[in-house]
Amino acid sequence: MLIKKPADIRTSEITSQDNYLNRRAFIRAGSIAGASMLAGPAFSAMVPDKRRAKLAGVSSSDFSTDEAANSYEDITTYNNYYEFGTAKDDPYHNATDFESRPWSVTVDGHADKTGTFHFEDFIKPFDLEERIYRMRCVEAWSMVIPWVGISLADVVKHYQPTSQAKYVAFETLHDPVRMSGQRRRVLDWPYREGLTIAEATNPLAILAVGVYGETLPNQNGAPIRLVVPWKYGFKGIKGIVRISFVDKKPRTSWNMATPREYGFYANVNPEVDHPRWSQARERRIGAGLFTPKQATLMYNGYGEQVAHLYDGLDLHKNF
Ligand SMILES: Nc1nc2c(c(=O)[nH]1)N[C@H]1C(S)=C(S)[C@@H](COP(=O)(O)O)O[C@H]1N2
Ligand SMILES: [Mo]
Repeated sequence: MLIKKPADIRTSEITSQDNYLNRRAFIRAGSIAGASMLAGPAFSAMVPDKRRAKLAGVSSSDFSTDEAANSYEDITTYNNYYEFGTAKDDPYHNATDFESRPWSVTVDGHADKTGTFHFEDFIKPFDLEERIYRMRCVEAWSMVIPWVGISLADVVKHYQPTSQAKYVAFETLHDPVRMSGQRRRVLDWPYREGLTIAEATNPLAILAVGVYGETLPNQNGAPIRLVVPWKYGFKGIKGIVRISFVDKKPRTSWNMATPREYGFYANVNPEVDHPRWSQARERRIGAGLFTPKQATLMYNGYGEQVAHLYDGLDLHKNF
């Protein structure tokens, strides 16, 4: 792998996909001057209103994995987004013309600050960070995805939930005209998800607004979606229009559909099998046909950061 020296790196290259892995390797090589130059000062989030537009002012994160990221093609052609169809390549084909602007996000429930915000205003107070995360789907496949996002903990703090807020609930846009998959009742629309307040304020949880240094593709949940890397992929709700601070455990789409198979917590756990298949191993998308499945890690490898959230909880009952 080619590693560039600081002088070789032009600003225009900083978020380019080709140099992505080189840049990460470079940052990890530990050049203090170089790393801080690339990370930059804390910029306020600015997300342009264009498809595949580069994001400016993205800093790097210590939480990123060193594993090789999946290709842009893997990440944008193999998706679950039932609003655009149930086959893995349906979102890639059916979400292309979806218009994700204008977009607004409503924050409501038990919080001192609430309201409905234009997407651009919603993310403005927060810093954009690149987080290269391992992602594990409940269907036993995985990818490594270089997200760009804002800290969910920062968002929660910003809206000042009251002591009555025990959970954060999320909802996807419900618009069967724009989301063709919603014309069929494969799920009880809108798609819903939820986290405990402790989970939502864990530093690993983010709201992603980009991938590979660019705005989020529609099939990955434009303009804003949840990313919780220690949980199965279905917790990562896409196309978010509502965030609610609630006192009771929110109903969540997959748990509503099949409660025996999908719980509220959905923590990645190789020791608790899905009723119909093992969760001990996973297939890394893009690894090639002859690469054996790899072992799934407890909390998807993020136990150091999140295991304490579940102290004393029976993970076989609370799956
Ligand atoms: N609104 C909505 N969000 C969703 C889904 C969905 O069908 N609808 N699928 C989930 C599932 S099962 C997975 S694995 C991830 C996939 O995210 P990705 O396509 O960006 O990899 O999105 C999650 N978020
Ligand atoms: Mo999934």
